Amino acid sequence: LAAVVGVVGATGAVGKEVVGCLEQRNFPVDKLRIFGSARSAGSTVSTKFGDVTVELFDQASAKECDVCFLAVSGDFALEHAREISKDCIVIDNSSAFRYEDDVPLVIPEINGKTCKGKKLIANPNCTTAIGLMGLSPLMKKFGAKRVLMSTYQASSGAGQEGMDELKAGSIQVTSGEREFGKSDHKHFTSPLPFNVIPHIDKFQENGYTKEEMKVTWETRKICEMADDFPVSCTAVRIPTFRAHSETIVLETTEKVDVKAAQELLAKSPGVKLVDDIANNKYPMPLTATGQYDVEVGRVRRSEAFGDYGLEFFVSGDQLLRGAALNAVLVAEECVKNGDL
Ligand code: 2RA
Repeated sequence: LAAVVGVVGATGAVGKEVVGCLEQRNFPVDKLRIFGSARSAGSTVSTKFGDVTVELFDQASAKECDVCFLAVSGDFALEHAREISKDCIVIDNSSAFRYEDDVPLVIPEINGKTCKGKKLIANPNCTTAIGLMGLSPLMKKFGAKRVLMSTYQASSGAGQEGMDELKAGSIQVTSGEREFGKSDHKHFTSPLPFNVIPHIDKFQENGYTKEEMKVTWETRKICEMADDFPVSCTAVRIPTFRAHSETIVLETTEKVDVKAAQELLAKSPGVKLVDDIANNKYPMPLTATGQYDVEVGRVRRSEAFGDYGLEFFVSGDQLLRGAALNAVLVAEECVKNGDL
């Protein structure tokens, strides 16, 4: 097989990583086509598959691909994804279709089988994708009664602009150009340098943000839990660049065994167990950045739930496992199952 692969939004932070993952993973690309807005159309992107001239997006051209990655807004996906998916497999990174019954929401290592025969496939939100790499194996082994999560999310969640704002703002305050805490901010609700902001995406009627509710809704769907399975999250933006971290508390139905949990995580695909507290080894954004595997560590019996609870910490690259890598793994799943 060699496929015609389309990437829509390849000049954004996620789109660039999609091209990078296709290159590094030797995805069987016959021809790479990159689609963009009028602003980027005509520019050239150098790739392992040759120099690619960015084409102005239109549905008919996207439909000529065998598989098309959408690294664009939910509104764009809503307008175009279903139509393109009549002729081509579409892997959408936005939240537009994640909760539609006929659209699988896929983390290949967990529910890759749900891709089979589907033309429109949704990529989960980064926070869910990173957290479930550690959580899902433990839920399967020890059973799950409830899940509590707190996040520490990098600026990359707001795209390249978010990372640029953090960098520029840090320089403004450390150079003395601006008073501490007074750096420019547009992509975050407050200055991010030397701050944490407990607000990502829009507030909902229940007082949670949409980012937090995505964790609830997506965990239930991907892990095939009941519609009222208790999962809650507090999502917090912190001044790091591109890896999200999460504290996860799992109340189990079975008695836990920390050693068995660690052994299971060590052999779970897509996970790197980093849990050597005697040597100060634990998951961190700096070590998780640029890595395919999600780091999981600080695994311990919960003081809150006793023998029926585990607490742990994860760090994963937001642009890779949280977006581009997951999407390319979905495409690989389509190759494996014969759909591509
Ligand atoms: C964020 N979850 O971190 C978003 C990005 N998908 O803002």
